[in-house]
Formats: sequence, C-alpha cells, structure tokens
Amino acid sequence: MSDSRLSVLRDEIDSLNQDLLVLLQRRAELVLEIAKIKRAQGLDGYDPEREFEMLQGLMAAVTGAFEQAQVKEIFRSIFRASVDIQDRERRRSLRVLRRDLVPEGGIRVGDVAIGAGRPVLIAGPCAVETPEQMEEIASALARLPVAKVLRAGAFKPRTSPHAFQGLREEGLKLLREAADRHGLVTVTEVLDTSTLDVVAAHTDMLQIGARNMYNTELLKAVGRVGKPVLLKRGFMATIEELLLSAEYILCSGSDAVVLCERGIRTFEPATRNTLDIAAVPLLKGETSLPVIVDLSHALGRRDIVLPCARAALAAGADGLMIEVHPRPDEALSDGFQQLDLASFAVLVEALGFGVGKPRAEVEIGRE
Ligand code: PRE
Ligand code: MN
Repeated sequence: MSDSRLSVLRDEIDSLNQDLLVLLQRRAELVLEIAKIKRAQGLDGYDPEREFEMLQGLMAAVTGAFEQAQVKEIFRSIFRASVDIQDRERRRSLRVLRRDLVPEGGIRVGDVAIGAGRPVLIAGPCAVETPEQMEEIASALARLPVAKVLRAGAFKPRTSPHAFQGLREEGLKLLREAADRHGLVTVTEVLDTSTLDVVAAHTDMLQIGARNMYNTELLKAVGRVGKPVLLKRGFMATIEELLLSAEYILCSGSDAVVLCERGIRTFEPATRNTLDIAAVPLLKGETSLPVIVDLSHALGRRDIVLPCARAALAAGADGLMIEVHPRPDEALSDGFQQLDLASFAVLVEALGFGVGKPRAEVEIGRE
C-alpha cells in the first residue's frame, strides 16, 4: 500500500473518529437528560434491562467486520461510561458537598461555634453515673478558657447486654442539670427513634454513634428534630459512606451536622481502633461541614491521647472529643481510656487550649 493511500485512509479514520465523538457526546447528553427524569422518579442510573434490550437490537443488526461479541463489548463500555456520568452528576447534586452549607460563624450549639476557626473541646465521661461525678466534671470543664461542650452517655450501646446500659432518662436529667449549673452546652447519644424525643428534650446536640451511622431511619428522624447533630463514623465505614449518612440528615431538614472521625477497625491490636487521621483533611476537602476527632474511642487508651490530639489539630480538625472521669478506675464503662481531671487539665494546657505556656513533654496517664 502506498504512503499516499495510507494517509488517505487515516484521514478518513480521523474524520470518522470526530463524527463518532460528536455522536458519543450527543448520546451522553441524552443519557444525562434521561438521568434527570429517572432521578425525579427515584430510579437508579443503572438499568440492566434497558441495556439488555439495546444489546438485543444491536446484535440483530450486526453486519460487517466487527463480530457480535466485539460489538457487545464496545457498547457495554459505552453503557458503563454512561452510568459513570450519571453517578458523577448525582454526586455533584449532593447537599453534603455544597461549599455554602455552614455559615461563617460555624455550627452553633448554644453559644459554642463549631467550625468557625477555633477548635472546640467536647469532653466528659463515657457515661453519666452519679450527680457528684457529673458535678466534678462539669465544674472542671467550665473553668477551661476554651469553647467546650459537655458530653456523657445516658443510653449506652454496649457490646455486651450484660454491661452497664446507662441511666437512661435519669442520666439525661443529671447531664442537663450539671451543664446548666455551669453554663455548659451538651451532647449525648441517641440510640433509636423511640427515645429520640426524650433525648432531644434534654440535650443541645444529638449524637449518632458509630453503630448507628447506617441507621437511615434514625438519621432521617434526627434531621427532622432541627438540633445540631454529631455524626460519628462507623468503624467499618468508608469516608464516602459517612458523607452519605450526613446527606440523609441534611436532606431531612437539618443543616447543622458535625462529622466525627473515631477510628476504624483494622488488624492492629495496640489501639482499640485505628485513628484515620487522613480522614480529617479528606473530609474537609469534600465538605464544608466541620470535622472533629474522638481520640478516646479511636485509641482506647489514655497514654497517647496528647500526641494524637496534636496530629488531629495539625490535620485540620475543628475540635476534639476526649473522655474524662474523676476516677477512671471506678468508671462503669470505658475506664481504661478516660483521663482523670488532673491529666485532662495538663493535656488541655499542653494543646495550647488553656492558659500558660504549652508544655512539650507531658506524660498523660502513664501508670
Ligand atoms: C443508558 C445508561 C445507563 C443504563 O444502565 C441504561 C441505559 C444508556 O447509556 O443508554 C441510558 C439510561 O440511563 C436509560 O435509558 O435509562
Ligand atoms: Mn465511651
């Protein structure tokens, strides 16, 4: 074949490529139009039946050098790419990815602003146990010169049904009373829709625990309450799944969601979970919602809370959650990971939260 014939043929191929490209892009526009209609009807982008029908039609029409199997393969990849662009459009329309979700002043929990530039401290015992315990913690927390939220569980989702399950409504009252005496705002976990009203009546912020991150009915119900929500990442959840759980809340009427990295389950036994520090900048890159780090549940030990807290803040966390108890050894749950009040005060100061110079080498809770 002469060089001039080759270049004529290639010119024709080039021209066909351009035509195919125009046709493919026209096809893609139609796919996106179809996608809009399907989304409005609550249908998935992927439609195997429709793909099957189209392939049947095409197979019946196959003539020429490409055999049926090859034509099938070519069109299958067009269908895959079409599903991909539908997914991309769907993702773009997610509320959780909007950059204007959170106002300048951050998410307000009473007078505390989360995500407004200054890191917030969420601290308190694993569980509400006694009025005295709550008083000791609330008064210590109130003295700290930092934006803070008092946390404590009243309904406890324990691994074993034989473990302490929390003081329930009585616990909610004790948390509220301790916070009110010291002008603090509160966050506590809501376990299910049946106790949502009573929990919401007693707390300023509702926490969805790691175990409930996939509980879509609960996510929708907390969204409807209208109070700020602290959404913890499930210990088997991807970052994408956490964002979609937040999307449930955002689509149910609440814009005030704070995300919480609390460690994921890996093969490493040295910590209770593996703190996924990378999740902090990754989440913050995707969403404008504030991101906090729960060090106590991620680590399950108190001796490395300080360096990991530093890492969380350096990674851009909008706040830290730390469990603290006046006598951790007597705690009814998670005693091994809670800091005592003295260690907690040292830690807060070392992080530069408190007054005085940050201390470089403090050993927290080393026995
Ligand atoms: C289309 C895209 C993905 C579906 O799996 C099936 C068909 C296509 O590319 O033709 C379009 C479409 O979404 C549809 O017809 O419902
Ligand atoms: Mn706990």
